[in-house]
Amino acid sequence: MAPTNPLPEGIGFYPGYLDRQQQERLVEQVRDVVAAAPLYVPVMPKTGTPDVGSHDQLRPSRLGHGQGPGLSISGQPSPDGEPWPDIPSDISAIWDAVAGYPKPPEACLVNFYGDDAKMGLHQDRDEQDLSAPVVSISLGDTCLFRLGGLNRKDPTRSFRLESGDVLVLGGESRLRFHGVDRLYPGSSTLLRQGGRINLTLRRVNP
Ligand code: MD3
Ligand code: FE
Repeated sequence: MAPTNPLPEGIGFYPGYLDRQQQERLVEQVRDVVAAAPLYVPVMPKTGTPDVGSHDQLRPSRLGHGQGPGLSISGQPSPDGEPWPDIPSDISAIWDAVAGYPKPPEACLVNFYGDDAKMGLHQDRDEQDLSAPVVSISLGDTCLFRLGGLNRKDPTRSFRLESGDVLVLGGESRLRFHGVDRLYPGSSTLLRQGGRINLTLRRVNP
């Protein structure tokens, strides 16, 4: 029987794609690479105010892939002119398996969520190559994810993203509004300090 509420075209949802051992490996690799390249908090261009989505519980960090000094997802240089660290191969392998796209990922945005963090409804349109999908990997506590349409006011639907889930956003869904309404603290034992890590893999160049 077909699902009563199928996900829209362009969305691939793989619940439980990563087993516990794979999740632990990814967390370890993300921690290593983030330790080597201290967290980069983007700032607003005019004011220099940290741009962390207007709350302090969401800490973004960026990894690149063979991009030299330079490219983050929106093409800005890294703050110190150093190249972004490489994306660990276990992470890019997930893209290779699910993205259905012939070129490798060029950027991996790492978002750390604290218990009270959320991410407002937004569109991801900074990347130059909007024909490439975004691949999202959830680790740690479950969150309530909200997916809308191409206009901010379009109706939305909500579902939970759990540790080990992988979501592919491509095709006509690439520009849908989306956000994270809340976390469910204590829902996962993966991260000893709690919270949630979300990795989003992207192309920057066509
Ligand atoms: C739908 N991250 O990094 S992941 C982001 O959980 C972002 O941290 C959220 O939104 C998070 O930009 C949501 C799922 C996701 C990621 C990218 C998308 C959904 C998307 C791009 C287009 C449409
Ligand atoms: Fe987004």
